[in-house]
Amino acid sequence: MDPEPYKNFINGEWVEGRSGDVLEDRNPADTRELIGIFQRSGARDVEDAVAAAECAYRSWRLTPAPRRAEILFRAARMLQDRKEELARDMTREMGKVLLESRGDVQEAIDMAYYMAGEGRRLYGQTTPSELPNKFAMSVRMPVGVCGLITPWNFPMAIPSWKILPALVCGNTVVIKPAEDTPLSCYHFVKIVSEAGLPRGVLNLVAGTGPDAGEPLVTHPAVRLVSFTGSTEVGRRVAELCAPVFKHSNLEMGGKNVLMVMEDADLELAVDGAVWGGFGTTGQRCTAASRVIVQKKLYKEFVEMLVERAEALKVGNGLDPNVQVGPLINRDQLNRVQQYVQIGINEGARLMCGGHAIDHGQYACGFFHEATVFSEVSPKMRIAREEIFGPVVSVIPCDDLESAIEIGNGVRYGLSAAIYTRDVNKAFTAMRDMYTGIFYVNASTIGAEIHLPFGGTKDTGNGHREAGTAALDVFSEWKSIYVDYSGRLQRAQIDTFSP
Ligand code: UN1
Repeated sequence: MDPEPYKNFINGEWVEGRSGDVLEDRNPADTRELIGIFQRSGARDVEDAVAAAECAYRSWRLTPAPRRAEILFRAARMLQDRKEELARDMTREMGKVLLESRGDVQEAIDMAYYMAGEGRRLYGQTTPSELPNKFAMSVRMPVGVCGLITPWNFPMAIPSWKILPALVCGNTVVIKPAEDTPLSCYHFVKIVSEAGLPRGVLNLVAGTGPDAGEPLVTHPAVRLVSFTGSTEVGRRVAELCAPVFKHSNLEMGGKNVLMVMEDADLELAVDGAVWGGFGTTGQRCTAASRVIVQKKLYKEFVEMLVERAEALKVGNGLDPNVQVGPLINRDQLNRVQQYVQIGINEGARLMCGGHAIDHGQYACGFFHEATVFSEVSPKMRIAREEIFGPVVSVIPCDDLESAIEIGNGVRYGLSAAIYTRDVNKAFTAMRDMYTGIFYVNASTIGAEIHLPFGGTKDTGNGHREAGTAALDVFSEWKSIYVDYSGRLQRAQIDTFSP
């Protein structure tokens, strides 16, 4: 018998979608397991949710930020108490190994504590005026109703990156989680609401991008859209927002590079490539899908990487021995297979992996071997396009300058890493890589929540998430001048003589 469907959360109540249509959330490691049934929401559900958020905004924006933050503190503790159970559900619906799901929940906990702390900061500036008896300051004000659209690869962390700064700044929210992983967002929204949010402040509508995401983006009362997902959909969001100058905060693709210099600690660099390339089955925006290795080390590096990749255990993420879970769905698996074929056709050398795994216990999941290509040239599509799967392309290079040139030679600019013991090389790369995130002697994945997260070029549109940078997305500056001179004072015109 099918379970009770999970409902949308609108104006503090759990409600069915208007159409009555539903979506299934299935386990990508074994699609026979139904995780839950969710509402397939449409424009009318979005309208209800936005109306609730608009109404709640009137008093939420006036609630003192430290009071708003107390709710986030409570939510952080509730998430912490339920971490294990939340992580297990995440692995069941998303596939990533349990260790990583715990990390995903932890990232949301970290964000909750951090943004709760911001409730007593939300710093603006006070600065002297150029005129006497005049006071100048800037304060952050909320934007209004925020429409949030989140992906399936970090099903709780990414909603937390958007929801929590939005709330602490005094905005109200409607979130549409990815249709592949609505349960983790459902849990998150439920916990944050139960921590004490007034009705209507946070609303959730489940559904697909076209049915629910697009009406949310185009709704006139939504003042800000924050989206994480593909560059193609991000472009569409930007186009829909542009005519009415709606704020859009876009986090999109990556083709991140790990550069290994000939003086690197080889073992450490291989560790970084394995973790960055195959962690989360390569399904991170920050995944190290390109590894550039200086020629002197190239052969040895590839041999070591291949040996480690071949030894990775692929399977159900709930099994503690498994290191690589399934892809999220059939389309992603097909995409990975297509790219493997593209790599072969382009003349790259397939060193290991390259196949879907679909026998025996794997038959009902979307598994794929950890795959390494060597002899990859920077012009090949596998070296330029985001694959979002367990495929690593190893590219030879002559020196640091050529590594940087190749590294920067893609349309994305999220994360990059260098392995070297030479401080001069490290600092040169740190300066010259045009990415939003850079690592020295650490892999391309593993950003911490109190620093800005995001990228350049086709990765983003100039904003950053997390850290205090998130406050810049979810608030607007208001500069305030208070003239207590009792007379007309003209800036830039009147001069002050003591
Ligand atoms: C993503 O892949 O979209 O830095 C987010 C990292 C994680 C977040 C990744 N903390 O890899």
